[in-house]
Amino acid sequence: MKLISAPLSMFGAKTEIAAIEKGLSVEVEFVPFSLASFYQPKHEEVLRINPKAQVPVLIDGDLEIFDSTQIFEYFEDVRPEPSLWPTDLGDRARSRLLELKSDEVFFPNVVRLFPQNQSAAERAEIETAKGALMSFYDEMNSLLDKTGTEYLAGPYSYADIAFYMAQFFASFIGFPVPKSNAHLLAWRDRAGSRPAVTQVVGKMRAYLNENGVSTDGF
Ligand SMILES: N[C@@H](CCC(=O)N[C@@H](CS)C(=O)NCC(=O)O)C(=O)O
Repeated sequence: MKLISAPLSMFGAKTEIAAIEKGLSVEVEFVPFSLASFYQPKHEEVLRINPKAQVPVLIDGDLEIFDSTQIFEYFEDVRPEPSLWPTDLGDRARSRLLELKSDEVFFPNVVRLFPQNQSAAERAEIETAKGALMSFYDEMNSLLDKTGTEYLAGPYSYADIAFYMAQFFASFIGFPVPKSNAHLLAWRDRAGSRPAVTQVVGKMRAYLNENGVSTDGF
């Protein structure tokens, strides 16, 4: 299998972590990317396969798919064990929803807070986006407090992979999990110390450090 990703793609990192957790042999190819020009020029295979022109893209023989959550589902089908969706049906549904919320509710506010994305109109909404991030952290903290589980939906799952990467990027732009969210901070340490997570996030830290960005605080 070939995974087309990028050195700072949080969606690509989700899929890299999942592949390692599952012991899948995946060759990772990075598209052209720089902190100055981002995803330009676009990679030919990404343009051909994904009408949204985004990474990650996965190629397995004649199968070509895109979107990190679709790639999770494919990994789960080709390598069911270890399962990264909980076996309990309620936990499984919660895990799927949390994975979606991380990508589509939490992360869009992180993107709104990227300095280079802020048009005048968006700047006016900064406080709203910050408030939304903090509320989401509070919600995840309360969830862990209430359930007493080590991970967001019971056992370690795709929901943890997605939210670990999303909060990593929030930290990178200056909005880490606040100290008041002790349960969530303990979760962050637990998820962050998994070898698959350490390996993939370690590569991102190295990329940032090589490009003059310190990752000491997160
Ligand atoms: N929903 C997609 C989002 C993918 C996405 O936003 N990819 C970003 C990199 S993290 C990208 O390729 N951005 C380049 C662009 O939009 O031009 C997924 O889960 O894979």
